[in-house]
Amino acid sequence: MKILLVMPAIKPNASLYEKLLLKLTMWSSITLQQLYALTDDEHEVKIIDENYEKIRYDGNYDLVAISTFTSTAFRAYEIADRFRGKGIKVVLGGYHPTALPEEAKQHADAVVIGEAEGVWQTLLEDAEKDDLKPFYISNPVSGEEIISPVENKYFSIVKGVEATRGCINRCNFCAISNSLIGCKFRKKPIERVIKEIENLKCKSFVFL
Ligand code: B12
Repeated sequence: MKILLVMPAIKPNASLYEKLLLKLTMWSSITLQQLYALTDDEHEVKIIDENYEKIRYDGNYDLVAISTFTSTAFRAYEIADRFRGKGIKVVLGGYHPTALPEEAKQHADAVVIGEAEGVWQTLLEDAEKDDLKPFYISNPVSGEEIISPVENKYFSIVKGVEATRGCINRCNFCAISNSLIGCKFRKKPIERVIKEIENLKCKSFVFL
């Protein structure tokens, strides 16, 4: 399949100055790179992070997968509606669809609740058979099962590295640690994390 992975812009109508400022100050997300790494080689994958480049709607994709947190949800839904208007199947995932799957479903053919690991391969097989289920629920995988993301092609001064996932606390006010994404604290194998840091093509990084 031809798959497009999209990160919606944080500020879609930003001025040139704001765009430049964002690019210079933003530390990179690794979400789409993680999804890419989870995708079998048989598929053709393209990443578009709208914070860095414009989305082209004319590619003949079989599937468009969009990641969104709450502040980008409206933009994510606009992008999803536009691709679906062209008859392309759309999947939504991330913090916001995990919190409000029914809302997200109004703009997608399938919604992933929780992390991609554990359901992504099944979802792709279903998409190939034109048999997408409305919801895919994923329980947190172990730290060992969190593989390394592919390299981020976009320039950023500070790159993100994931060494742990989830939170050790379960504060009752926290929407994330009470969701299927953040509810379980896991550590990636330390050798894998060191290798990822060594492979970064920049001088500073932040632990996500
Ligand atoms: C990097 C990061 C950023 C970066 C880049 C974000 C980007 N999208 O490019 C920057 C610095 C720009 C940023 C900004 C903000 N951020 Co931020 N950020 C993060 C951070 C630390 C890491 C994200 C990441 O890369 N994780 C690693 C990847 C692998 O995990 P993941 O994204 O969760 O993806 C997994 C699953 O969620 C799922 N998944 C995600 N998307 C999809 C899509 C599909 C199709 C599928 C199948 C699965 C799937 O599968 C993935 C693999 O398991 C998270 C906290 C965290 N540790 O996750 C906060 C977080 C995402 N940010 C958050 C917030 C609130 C913000 C801001 C709104 C803060 C603010 N008030 O300004 C701003 C946004 C700007 C704005 N003003 O609107 C919240 C979002 C909460 C929510 N309900 O939406 C988080 C969760 C932090 C928190 N605990 O509150 N952020």
